Amino acid sequence: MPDPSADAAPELVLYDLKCTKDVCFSPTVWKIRLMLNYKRIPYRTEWLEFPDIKPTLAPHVGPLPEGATKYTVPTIHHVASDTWLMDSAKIAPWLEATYPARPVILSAPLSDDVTALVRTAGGKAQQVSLAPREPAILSPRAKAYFVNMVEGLIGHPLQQLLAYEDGAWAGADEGLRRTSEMMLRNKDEGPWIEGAEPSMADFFIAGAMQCARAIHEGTWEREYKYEGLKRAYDACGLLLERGSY
Ligand SMILES: N[C@@H](CCC(=O)N[C@@H](CS)C(=O)NCC(=O)O)C(=O)O
Repeated sequence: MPDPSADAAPELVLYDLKCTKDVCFSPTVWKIRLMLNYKRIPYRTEWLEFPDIKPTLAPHVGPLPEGATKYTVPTIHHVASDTWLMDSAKIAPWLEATYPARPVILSAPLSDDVTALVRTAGGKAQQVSLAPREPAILSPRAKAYFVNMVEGLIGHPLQQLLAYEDGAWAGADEGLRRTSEMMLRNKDEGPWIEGAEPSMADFFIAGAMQCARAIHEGTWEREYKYEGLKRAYDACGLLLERGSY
């Protein structure tokens, strides 16, 4: 279902990570993409392979800010003002301030707690499942970059992670149950974690789940069985359909 506004002079360019499936598979990019889709902001996508992120973005974004270790997507370019923003933590408030219609809650006590808890409870299990499978959807040069980077961090071959997969999900279960229950607290007020309006926590969780689905459906299934996670994913519904352009 191509969106004509994606081709007509868009206001924004979203820099996203390229894979061989030509869909968004980065949780942080999905978070921003869902915000753009929810707010109906016209944009087009520029796809970058891992090794092309730095050379493409550095001339526009400038030197890395204090504390940042690398150039990353999502990055956005607002064409009219020639504004470049890298990092979802900077992009989201800028989008909210620039496009206040169809508001998105950036921060609220419940959403912030849910985000922190889901990261702590499920983040490791998701990585154990997805990191060894991600190379299968990367081009040879992106695969070499990614495997080298992750194996440098974990200190052993990526595929060995799969041996820990079931244990990681068993260990995540209690925390994910608790997160799921918290996410249902406002269920009588509307489909989102905060009730009637979406927050970045809804987009973060649904985006992470869509990323899992792009890489490995079985991992998404492990997540979708938790009622709260399922609700956040289903609340995003049609917004998740725009992931490839
Ligand atoms: N703090 C960043 C993190 C984004 C991030 O880690 N992006 C990954 C893709 S999921 C990336 O661009 N990695 C580039 C690399 O590893 O060289 C944000 O929230 O925007």
